[in-house]
Amino acid sequence: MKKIYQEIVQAKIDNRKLLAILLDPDKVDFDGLLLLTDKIKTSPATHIFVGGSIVETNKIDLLIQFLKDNLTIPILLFPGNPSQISTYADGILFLSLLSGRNPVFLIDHHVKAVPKLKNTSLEIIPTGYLLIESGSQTAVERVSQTEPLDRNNSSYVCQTAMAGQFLGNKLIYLEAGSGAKLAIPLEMIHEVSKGLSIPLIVGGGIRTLKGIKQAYDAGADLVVIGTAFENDVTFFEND
Ligand code: 1GP
Repeated sequence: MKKIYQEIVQAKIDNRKLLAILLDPDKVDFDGLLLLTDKIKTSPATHIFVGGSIVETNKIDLLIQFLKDNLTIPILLFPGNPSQISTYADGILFLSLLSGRNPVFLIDHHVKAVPKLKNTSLEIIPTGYLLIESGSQTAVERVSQTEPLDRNNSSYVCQTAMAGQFLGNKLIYLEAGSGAKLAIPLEMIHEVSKGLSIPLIVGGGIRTLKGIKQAYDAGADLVVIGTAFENDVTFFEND
């Protein structure tokens, strides 16, 4: 088993909760990168995710090189499409959008990514990605042209997540969408985590430290924070 994934599994076994800070290269202030990495170093982050539904900048490589030079935690790509693959990262969440029925996000992007991926040493982590309805349309929904799953139907979401595990995915990611009005319901996290034996990632719309703790207590193994840290780099210093 590869190192980054092995460590995520070990953390689950030890009940050590993990935290990823999501950096969208289009929103990062490149002049403020030193402050950003200083704040990340003093935060509880265990992983960095880099990506977004649409990334227009051509500076992903630069950003990741800077992060690699200044941080020791793993940098994982979280790509909206194959153009966001950088060979400088440590690994990639190889996402299948299992909540939707758009073949582009189920297999087409993956085939197109292979020529890049086969020449890298990126750790490839197959990840079942489930978009859950969160009160208004999100970028993932718009870009993927798929419907999110019903936030009131935890049993169907759990069924979908378990299908993702049976298909061989190594992680399941419950996504409310970046900046979502409503985060993933806690009882849904609970039901899905009970159904899975692989680690569960939860993200989207979590804006408080209490929200992070509640997601952990409900069964999330790794929580993703994007917007809250993007808007306030002292987010983790608040109490
Ligand atoms: C989005 O789950 C992540 O893919 C993070 O969402 O920006 O709302 O924290 P936020």
